[in-house]
Amino acid sequence: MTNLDAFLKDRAPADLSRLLLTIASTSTLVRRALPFTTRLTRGVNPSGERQTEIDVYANELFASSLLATGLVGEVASEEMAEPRRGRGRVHVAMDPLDGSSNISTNNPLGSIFGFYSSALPCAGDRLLGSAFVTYGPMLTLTYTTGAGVHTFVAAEGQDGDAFILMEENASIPEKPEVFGLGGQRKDWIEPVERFVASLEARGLKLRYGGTFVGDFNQVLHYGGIFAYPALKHRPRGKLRVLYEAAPMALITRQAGGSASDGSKDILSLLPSELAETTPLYLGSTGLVREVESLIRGS
Ligand code: AFP
Repeated sequence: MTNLDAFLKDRAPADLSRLLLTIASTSTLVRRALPFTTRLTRGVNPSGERQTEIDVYANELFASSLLATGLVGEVASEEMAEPRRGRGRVHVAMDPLDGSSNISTNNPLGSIFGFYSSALPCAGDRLLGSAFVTYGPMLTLTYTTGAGVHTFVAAEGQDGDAFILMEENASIPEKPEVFGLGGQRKDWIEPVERFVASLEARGLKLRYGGTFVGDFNQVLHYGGIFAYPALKHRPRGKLRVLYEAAPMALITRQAGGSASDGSKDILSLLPSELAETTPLYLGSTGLVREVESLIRGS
Protein backbone atom coordinates (compact mmCIF):
# COMPACT_ATOMS: atom_id res chain seq x y z
CA MET A 1 0.00 0.00 0.00
CA THR A 2 1.37 3.39 -1.00
CA ASN A 3 0.15 6.44 0.82
CA LEU A 4 -0.17 9.94 -0.59
CA ASP A 5 2.72 11.35 1.40
CA ALA A 6 5.18 8.72 0.17
CA PHE A 7 3.88 8.85 -3.40
CA LEU A 8 4.27 12.62 -3.70
CA LYS A 9 7.95 12.55 -2.62
CA ASP A 10 10.12 12.80 -5.77
CA ARG A 11 7.01 12.96 -7.97
CA ALA A 12 5.64 16.45 -7.25
CA PRO A 13 7.15 19.81 -6.28
CA ALA A 14 7.39 20.21 -2.50
CA ASP A 15 4.94 23.12 -2.30
CA LEU A 16 2.23 21.41 -4.35
CA SER A 17 2.75 18.21 -2.34
CA ARG A 18 2.13 20.11 0.86
CA LEU A 19 -1.01 21.74 -0.56
CA LEU A 20 -2.35 18.36 -1.73
CA LEU A 21 -1.75 16.84 1.70
CA THR A 22 -3.53 19.81 3.26
CA ILE A 23 -6.51 19.35 0.94
CA ALA A 24 -6.61 15.62 1.72
CA SER A 25 -6.69 16.12 5.49
CA THR A 26 -9.17 19.01 5.27
CA SER A 27 -11.50 16.96 3.07
CA THR A 28 -11.87 14.41 5.87
CA LEU A 29 -13.18 17.21 8.13
CA VAL A 30 -15.62 18.35 5.44
CA ARG A 31 -16.85 14.80 4.97
CA ARG A 32 -17.43 14.40 8.71
CA ALA A 33 -19.37 17.68 8.87
CA LEU A 34 -21.49 16.92 5.82
CA PRO A 35 -24.43 15.09 7.43
CA PHE A 36 -24.90 17.81 10.05
CA THR A 37 -24.44 21.06 8.10
CA THR A 38 -26.82 20.83 5.19
CA ARG A 39 -29.31 23.67 5.75
CA LEU A 40 -29.56 26.68 3.47
CA THR A 41 -28.16 29.95 4.81
CA ARG A 42 -29.56 33.39 3.98
CA GLY A 43 -26.38 34.16 2.00
CA VAL A 44 -25.74 33.99 -1.74
CA ASN A 45 -22.40 33.49 -3.48
CA PRO A 46 -21.00 36.00 -6.04
CA SER A 47 -22.96 34.20 -8.81
CA GLY A 48 -26.23 34.73 -6.90
CA GLU A 49 -26.65 31.08 -5.84
CA ARG A 50 -28.02 30.37 -2.33
CA GLN A 51 -25.31 29.00 -0.06
CA THR A 52 -25.75 26.03 2.24
CA GLU A 53 -24.06 25.85 5.63
CA ILE A 54 -21.64 23.29 4.24
CA ASP A 55 -20.70 25.57 1.30
CA VAL A 56 -19.67 28.22 3.83
CA TYR A 57 -18.02 25.72 6.19
CA ALA A 58 -16.02 23.96 3.44
CA ASN A 59 -14.96 27.32 2.03
CA GLU A 60 -13.72 28.49 5.42
CA LEU A 61 -11.88 25.24 6.22
CA PHE A 62 -10.12 24.92 2.86
CA ALA A 63 -9.25 28.66 2.63
CA SER A 64 -7.82 28.83 6.14
CA SER A 65 -5.90 25.55 5.97
CA LEU A 66 -4.37 26.40 2.56
CA LEU A 67 -3.35 29.89 3.72
CA ALA A 68 -1.90 28.45 6.94
CA THR A 69 0.70 26.53 4.90
CA GLY A 70 2.36 29.89 4.06
CA LEU A 71 2.72 28.69 0.45
CA VAL A 72 -0.31 30.45 -0.98
CA GLY A 73 -0.38 33.96 -2.49
CA GLU A 74 -4.17 34.08 -2.68
CA VAL A 75 -7.19 31.84 -2.41
CA ALA A 76 -10.09 32.73 -4.69
CA SER A 77 -13.29 30.79 -4.33
CA GLU A 78 -16.65 30.38 -5.97
CA GLU A 79 -18.08 31.19 -2.53
CA MET A 80 -16.22 34.51 -1.93
CA ALA A 81 -16.49 37.88 -3.69
CA GLU A 82 -12.85 38.74 -2.92
CA PRO A 83 -9.80 36.46 -2.70
CA ARG A 84 -7.99 36.04 0.62
CA ARG A 85 -4.34 36.97 0.46
CA GLY A 86 -1.22 35.23 1.69
CA ARG A 87 2.51 35.59 1.05
CA GLY A 88 3.30 32.43 -0.90
CA ARG A 89 3.77 31.86 -4.64
CA VAL A 90 0.84 29.56 -5.46
CA HIS A 91 -2.50 31.12 -6.41
CA VAL A 92 -5.37 28.78 -5.60
CA ALA A 93 -8.81 28.94 -7.22
CA MET A 94 -11.38 26.57 -5.76
CA ASP A 95 -14.94 25.39 -5.75
CA PRO A 96 -14.99 24.21 -2.13
CA LEU A 97 -18.24 22.26 -2.48
CA ASP A 98 -19.34 21.33 -5.97
CA GLY A 99 -22.92 20.10 -6.40
CA SER A 100 -24.38 21.32 -3.13
CA SER A 101 -27.91 21.23 -4.57
CA ASN A 102 -27.43 17.44 -4.49
CA ILE A 103 -27.09 17.29 -0.70
CA SER A 104 -30.73 16.51 0.03
CA THR A 105 -30.71 13.56 -2.41
CA ASN A 106 -27.43 12.16 -1.02
CA ASN A 107 -25.70 12.12 -4.42
CA PRO A 108 -21.93 12.53 -4.65
CA LEU A 109 -20.45 15.97 -4.00
CA GLY A 110 -16.98 17.30 -4.76
CA SER A 111 -14.35 19.98 -4.25
CA ILE A 112 -12.18 21.35 -7.07
CA PHE A 113 -8.80 23.13 -6.84
CA GLY A 114 -6.55 24.82 -9.37
CA PHE A 115 -2.97 25.78 -8.43
CA TYR A 116 -1.90 28.71 -10.61
CA SER A 117 1.54 30.31 -10.92
CA SER A 118 0.13 33.82 -11.61
CA ALA A 119 -2.20 36.24 -9.89
CA LEU A 120 -5.88 35.55 -10.64
CA PRO A 121 -7.58 35.85 -13.03
CA CYS A 122 -5.11 34.24 -15.43
CA ALA A 123 -5.26 31.63 -18.19
CA GLY A 124 -5.27 27.89 -17.52
CA ASP A 125 -1.85 27.54 -19.14
CA ARG A 126 -0.61 28.98 -15.83
CA LEU A 127 -1.81 25.92 -13.93
CA LEU A 128 0.93 24.13 -12.01
CA GLY A 129 -1.49 21.40 -11.06
CA SER A 130 -5.06 20.70 -10.07
CA ALA A 131 -7.08 18.34 -7.93
CA PHE A 132 -10.58 17.26 -7.07
CA VAL A 133 -12.11 15.50 -4.10
CA THR A 134 -15.13 13.21 -4.41
CA TYR A 135 -17.44 12.74 -1.42
CA GLY A 136 -19.24 9.61 -2.58
CA PRO A 137 -19.34 6.04 -1.33
CA MET A 138 -15.59 6.65 -0.98
CA LEU A 139 -13.69 9.81 -0.16
CA THR A 140 -11.11 10.17 -2.93
CA LEU A 141 -8.54 12.73 -4.00
CA THR A 142 -7.54 12.87 -7.68
CA TYR A 143 -4.72 15.15 -8.73
CA THR A 144 -2.20 16.06 -11.37
CA THR A 145 0.97 18.11 -11.12
CA GLY A 146 1.68 17.60 -14.82
CA ALA A 147 2.97 14.03 -14.47
CA GLY A 148 -0.15 11.90 -14.86
CA VAL A 149 -3.43 11.68 -12.98
CA HIS A 150 -3.47 9.76 -9.71
CA THR A 151 -6.27 8.90 -7.28
CA PHE A 152 -6.04 8.19 -3.57
CA VAL A 153 -8.78 6.87 -1.28
CA ALA A 154 -9.22 7.76 2.39
CA ALA A 155 -8.89 4.75 4.66
CA GLU A 156 -9.54 5.09 8.36
CA GLY A 157 -6.62 3.91 10.44
CA GLN A 158 -5.50 4.10 14.06
CA ASP A 159 -3.83 7.47 13.44
CA GLY A 160 -6.75 8.99 11.54
CA ASP A 161 -7.38 8.94 7.81
CA ALA A 162 -4.59 7.86 5.48
CA PHE A 163 -4.89 8.38 1.74
CA ILE A 164 -3.95 5.19 -0.08
CA LEU A 165 -3.10 4.90 -3.78
CA MET A 166 -6.13 3.62 -5.69
CA GLU A 167 -5.25 4.38 -9.31
CA GLU A 168 -1.96 5.52 -10.84
CA ASN A 169 -1.79 7.20 -14.26
CA ALA A 170 -5.50 7.19 -15.03
CA SER A 171 -6.31 7.48 -18.70
CA ILE A 172 -9.63 7.97 -20.43
CA PRO A 173 -10.52 4.67 -22.14
CA GLU A 174 -10.27 4.58 -25.93
CA LYS A 175 -13.89 3.48 -26.56
CA PRO A 176 -16.35 6.10 -25.26
CA GLU A 177 -19.32 4.72 -23.36
CA VAL A 178 -21.07 7.53 -21.46
CA PHE A 179 -22.16 11.13 -21.81
CA GLY A 180 -23.72 13.70 -19.47
CA LEU A 181 -24.88 17.25 -20.18
CA GLY A 182 -26.09 19.98 -17.86
CA GLY A 183 -29.05 22.27 -18.41
CA GLN A 184 -32.20 21.28 -20.28
CA ARG A 185 -32.35 19.80 -23.77
CA LYS A 186 -34.75 22.52 -24.99
CA ASP A 187 -32.17 25.16 -24.03
CA TRP A 188 -29.11 23.57 -25.66
CA ILE A 189 -27.84 25.28 -28.80
CA GLU A 190 -28.88 23.38 -31.90
CA PRO A 191 -25.50 21.76 -32.80
CA VAL A 192 -25.30 20.33 -29.28
CA GLU A 193 -28.76 18.83 -29.64
CA ARG A 194 -27.66 17.19 -32.91
CA PHE A 195 -24.47 15.96 -31.29
CA VAL A 196 -26.38 14.31 -28.44
CA ALA A 197 -28.80 12.65 -30.90
CA SER A 198 -25.79 11.15 -32.67
CA LEU A 199 -24.28 9.91 -29.37
CA GLU A 200 -27.58 8.23 -28.55
CA ALA A 201 -27.77 6.69 -32.03
CA ARG A 202 -24.29 5.23 -31.43
CA GLY A 203 -25.43 3.61 -28.20
CA LEU A 204 -23.56 5.77 -25.66
CA LYS A 205 -25.30 5.76 -22.30
CA LEU A 206 -26.60 8.90 -20.61
CA ARG A 207 -25.04 9.24 -17.15
CA TYR A 208 -25.91 12.51 -15.44
CA GLY A 209 -26.11 13.25 -11.73
CA GLY A 210 -25.80 17.05 -11.55
CA THR A 211 -22.44 17.24 -9.73
CA PHE A 212 -19.63 18.08 -12.13
CA VAL A 213 -17.04 16.10 -10.17
CA GLY A 214 -19.20 12.95 -10.09
CA ASP A 215 -20.21 13.23 -13.74
CA PHE A 216 -16.65 13.90 -14.84
CA ASN A 217 -15.42 10.87 -12.88
CA GLN A 218 -17.66 8.65 -15.01
CA VAL A 219 -16.12 10.05 -18.18
CA LEU A 220 -12.62 9.56 -16.76
CA HIS A 221 -13.33 5.90 -16.08
CA TYR A 222 -15.67 4.84 -18.89
CA GLY A 223 -14.70 7.24 -21.68
CA GLY A 224 -17.12 9.69 -23.25
CA ILE A 225 -17.98 13.32 -22.82
CA PHE A 226 -19.27 15.69 -20.14
CA ALA A 227 -20.61 19.08 -21.15
CA TYR A 228 -22.22 22.07 -19.62
CA PRO A 229 -22.91 23.55 -23.04
CA ALA A 230 -23.73 26.98 -24.34
CA LEU A 231 -27.45 27.51 -23.79
CA LYS A 232 -29.68 29.58 -26.06
CA HIS A 233 -30.32 32.09 -23.26
CA ARG A 234 -26.95 31.61 -21.56
CA PRO A 235 -24.30 31.47 -24.30
CA ARG A 236 -21.41 31.47 -21.80
CA GLY A 237 -22.73 28.36 -20.01
CA LYS A 238 -22.73 27.91 -16.25
CA LEU A 239 -19.38 26.56 -15.07
CA ARG A 240 -16.62 28.91 -13.99
CA VAL A 241 -13.34 29.01 -15.93
CA LEU A 242 -10.97 29.43 -12.98
CA TYR A 243 -12.70 27.38 -10.31
CA GLU A 244 -14.07 24.46 -12.32
CA ALA A 245 -13.38 24.32 -16.06
CA ALA A 246 -9.60 24.91 -16.22
CA PRO A 247 -8.59 22.67 -13.27
CA MET A 248 -10.65 19.79 -14.67
CA ALA A 249 -9.36 20.52 -18.20
CA LEU A 250 -5.79 19.98 -16.97
CA ILE A 251 -6.74 16.64 -15.42
CA THR A 252 -8.55 15.69 -18.63
CA ARG A 253 -5.53 16.55 -20.76
CA GLN A 254 -3.21 14.61 -18.44
CA ALA A 255 -5.55 11.62 -18.78
CA GLY A 256 -5.26 11.78 -22.57
CA GLY A 257 -8.48 13.72 -23.28
CA SER A 258 -9.37 17.25 -24.35
CA ALA A 259 -11.42 20.18 -23.09
CA SER A 260 -12.96 22.91 -25.22
CA ASP A 261 -15.33 25.85 -24.99
CA GLY A 262 -16.71 24.81 -28.40
CA SER A 263 -13.91 26.38 -30.41
CA LYS A 264 -10.89 26.95 -28.18
CA ASP A 265 -8.90 24.90 -25.70
CA ILE A 266 -10.21 25.65 -22.20
CA LEU A 267 -6.64 26.05 -20.94
CA SER A 268 -6.10 28.97 -23.35
CA LEU A 269 -9.03 31.05 -22.04
CA LEU A 270 -8.10 34.22 -20.17
CA PRO A 271 -11.07 35.22 -18.01
CA SER A 272 -11.45 38.92 -17.31
CA GLU A 273 -13.08 38.34 -13.95
CA LEU A 274 -12.85 35.69 -11.25
CA ALA A 275 -16.31 34.20 -11.69
CA GLU A 276 -16.39 34.27 -15.52
CA THR A 277 -18.17 31.25 -16.97
CA THR A 278 -17.57 29.22 -20.11
CA PRO A 279 -19.37 26.58 -22.12
CA LEU A 280 -17.48 23.36 -21.43
CA TYR A 281 -17.10 20.14 -23.43
CA LEU A 282 -14.54 17.71 -22.02
CA GLY A 283 -13.58 14.06 -22.22
CA SER A 284 -12.54 11.76 -25.06
CA THR A 285 -10.67 13.81 -27.66
CA GLY A 286 -12.57 12.40 -30.67
CA LEU A 287 -15.93 13.46 -29.21
CA VAL A 288 -14.69 16.91 -28.22
CA ARG A 289 -13.46 17.46 -31.80
CA GLU A 290 -16.83 16.28 -33.14
CA VAL A 291 -18.84 18.74 -31.10
CA GLU A 292 -16.40 21.55 -32.01
CA SER A 293 -16.86 20.76 -35.68
CA LEU A 294 -20.67 20.77 -35.40
CA ILE A 295 -20.57 24.12 -33.57
CA ARG A 296 -18.17 25.55 -36.17
CA GLY A 297 -20.42 24.42 -39.02
CA SER A 298 -23.63 25.83 -37.55
P1 AFP B 1 -24.65 23.40 -7.40
O1 AFP B 1 -23.31 23.49 -6.68
O2 AFP B 1 -25.50 24.63 -7.25
O3 AFP B 1 -25.39 22.14 -7.07
O4 AFP B 1 -24.31 23.35 -8.96
C1 AFP B 1 -23.59 22.26 -9.46
C2 AFP B 1 -23.03 22.63 -10.79
O5 AFP B 1 -22.30 23.82 -10.72
C3 AFP B 1 -22.16 21.51 -11.36
O6 AFP B 1 -21.60 20.69 -10.39
C4 AFP B 1 -23.09 20.75 -12.26
O7 AFP B 1 -22.43 20.18 -13.35
C5 AFP B 1 -24.09 21.80 -12.72
O8 AFP B 1 -24.10 22.80 -11.70
C6 AFP B 1 -25.45 21.24 -12.89
O9 AFP B 1 -26.31 22.22 -13.34
P2 AFP B 1 -27.79 21.86 -13.86
O10 AFP B 1 -28.59 21.57 -12.63
O11 AFP B 1 -28.23 23.10 -14.56
O12 AFP B 1 -27.72 20.67 -14.80
